[in-house]
Amino acid sequence: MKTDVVIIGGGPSGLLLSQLLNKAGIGTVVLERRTRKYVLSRIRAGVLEGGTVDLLERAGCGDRMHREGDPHEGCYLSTERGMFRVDFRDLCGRQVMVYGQTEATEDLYAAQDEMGATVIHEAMEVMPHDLDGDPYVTYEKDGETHRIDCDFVAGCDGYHGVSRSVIPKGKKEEIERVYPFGWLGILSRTRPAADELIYANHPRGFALASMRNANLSRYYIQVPSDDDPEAWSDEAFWAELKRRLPGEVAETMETGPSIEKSVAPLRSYVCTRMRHGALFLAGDAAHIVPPTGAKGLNLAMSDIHYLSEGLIAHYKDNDGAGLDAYSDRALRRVWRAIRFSWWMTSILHRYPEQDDFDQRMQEMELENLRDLDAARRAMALNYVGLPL
Ligand code: FAS
Ligand code: PHB
Repeated sequence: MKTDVVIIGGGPSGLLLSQLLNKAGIGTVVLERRTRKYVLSRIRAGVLEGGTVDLLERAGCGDRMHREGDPHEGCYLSTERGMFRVDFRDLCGRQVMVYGQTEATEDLYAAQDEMGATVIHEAMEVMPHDLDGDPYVTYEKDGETHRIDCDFVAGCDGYHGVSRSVIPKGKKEEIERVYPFGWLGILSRTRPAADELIYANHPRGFALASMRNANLSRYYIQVPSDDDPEAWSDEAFWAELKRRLPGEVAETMETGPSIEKSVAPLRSYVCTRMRHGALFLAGDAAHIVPPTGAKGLNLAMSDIHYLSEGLIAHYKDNDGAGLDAYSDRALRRVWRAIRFSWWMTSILHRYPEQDDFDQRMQEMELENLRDLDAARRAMALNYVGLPL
């Protein structure tokens, strides 16, 4: 088989790239290790930046998002002194869209079906070869080894994928911060606790009240990163969540059975080289952020914006400048998002080694946000997404 670009990974990064390239007349083959059903069973991000909304519209995946998604013009921060709102619309004239990553991925799959795109599921042992010469990718399926010759390979295979590992250790720097806690998240068919997201700083630990729609709520509480989700009964989760949310919210919130329960460890990770010959890394294959700033999925989407622009310029105008600049351009935005996610994580979580001074500084960061428009504006500009 021969194509222009082989895309490893059929998650949001890989599918968006395939869709944008196909719309520009560029051939792709997507190789996904899992079944489509498995990919669409994963519950992950919930907040889309305006830039991500624009990208999905450009990809022809805006209709259901605008029908079923929920624009949010602000969010709440909660401390022991009570809850206050950060008004994105008032502070920076923009908003976010609450629409689950699972839904956006489903829309991308539907658009790729309509495009007649080649998405191969259960492609095992995927491996890129000869990235400095005549690139090709091999994979196993139905007991046979297959080969696809191509011009470029996009590594959209997430943090545990194969792509990053083919970049020689001496050619890349990996910068990481592992946070000393994780998030225990549940999904429940209940009315959301509030009309907008609530990020809560509490002496017992962080909590987040989010949602997917009017009848589907998503909640998280900070737990030790090695906590076992099965050790938490639904009752224990709801009781702990209510302790950490503002009283007026906890008193009236609806609880119910969890339909998904998982623990996600929090880390920041960056591979400082997102290109190696004909291979380009995008999304979680290149970087990971703690979900506190709702940046993970949005960063994956901005990578694809830059990468698709570079590939289209290469094929349409024989112009390689976008591809040459891709890694530096994407990483500038990645590091800004990592800083914001680190800052949001640092002001909202309880750190095991936190001393009284740390505690006071955290409280003053939150008081700054409560009292100063300028502090809230800086948060709002980062939360809704810096310009692409
Ligand atoms: P993905 O990991 O989504 O997709 C990679 C795909 O590649 C997968 O389908 C995988 O099966 C496939 N693959 C892997 N190895 C392969 C191989 N060798 N061959 C072929 N295919 C291979 N972000 C937020 O903004 N907010 C959140 O609340 C949030 N919660 C998260 C919770 C969890 C548990 C996780 C893991 C992530 C969360 N994220 C969140 C981040 C998440 O949304 C990612 O940023 C997003 O999935 C990135 O998309 P991709 O880069 O496409 O990677
Ligand atoms: C979610 O709804 O899953 C979500 C929202 C905002 C975050 C993290 C997760 O910062």
